[in-house]
Amino acid sequence: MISLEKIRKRIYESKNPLIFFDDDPDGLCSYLLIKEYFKKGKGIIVKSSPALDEVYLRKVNEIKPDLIIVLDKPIIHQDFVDKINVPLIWIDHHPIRNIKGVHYFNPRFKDPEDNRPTSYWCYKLTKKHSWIALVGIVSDWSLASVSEFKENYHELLPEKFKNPEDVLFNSELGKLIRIFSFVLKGKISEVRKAISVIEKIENPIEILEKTTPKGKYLYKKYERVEKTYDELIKDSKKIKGNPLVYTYFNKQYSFTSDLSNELLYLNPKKIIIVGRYNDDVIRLSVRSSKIKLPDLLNNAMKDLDGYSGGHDLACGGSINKKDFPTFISRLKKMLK
Ligand SMILES: [Mn+2]
Repeated sequence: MISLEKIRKRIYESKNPLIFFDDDPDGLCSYLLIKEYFKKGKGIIVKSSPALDEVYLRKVNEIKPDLIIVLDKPIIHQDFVDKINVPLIWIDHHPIRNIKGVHYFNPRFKDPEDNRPTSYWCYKLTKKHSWIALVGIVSDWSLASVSEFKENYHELLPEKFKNPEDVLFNSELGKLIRIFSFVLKGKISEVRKAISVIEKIENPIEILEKTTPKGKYLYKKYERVEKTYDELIKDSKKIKGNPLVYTYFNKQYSFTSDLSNELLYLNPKKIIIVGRYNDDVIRLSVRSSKIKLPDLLNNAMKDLDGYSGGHDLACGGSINKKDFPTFISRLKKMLK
């Protein structure tokens, strides 16, 4: 595993780094921390797939970087790595993958249970712009280092909190995290615009209190997306049962992760399954506060046309529409 010191040195020495990052607040904040600290790098958001794959070689050929940095993506295809001829640094906290030819930083090499978010490690690298670190870390349901930031950002945090949910759903920081999440949704051209605006924000108050045109712009985009989200969450609150299963159709936005998180907060004792129809498949986000998900989901998907993967208590996946009822009825039996 490459050390943070070596990563720092390599980025210092690079003239033109290309940074690929995941399309959630942890990925975005990891990118922002590096970009703002080293004052260089071209950032590319990797949307809608957990993998960095050959499609993105086009960007490498176009930008011709001397270093590639990949942040918070759970998968990089070996073919991608084999076809580039510059060093690649991968900072991530998802389960370790066997991949050759990359400089890999992952806390799980030292401790398999350590999955502190990518933005936490990027903050260790830069030690600057702690509010951005705070957004990224808590967005991934972690409180790593949060007590360190308490003094500077007490107006963003609740007076008392024991777990990430207390912050996510009851504080200004929670709202800021939701803004970061929602401005990454929708058309790629709009998302790129929002990212370039976020890069110029200096203070979270600009967004939360709309004190600058940039802050206002982001807040407006957030409100547009929030409208759709509010309709869906209202609808989903009517659902009963365990597992709690909510499916929806929306062409514009994917909310499976945000909806499943909020439904888990409201129903901590249940397994939450949120699905979004996408042609013949349903894209899934599954959440649980105790029962470990990866094996449970794999068993329920056995011989069906689908896949799942992720963390113990938060998984993603996809399943063919026609197999969805079987998958759910198996889960119901398993949870009895
Ligand atoms: Mn992450």
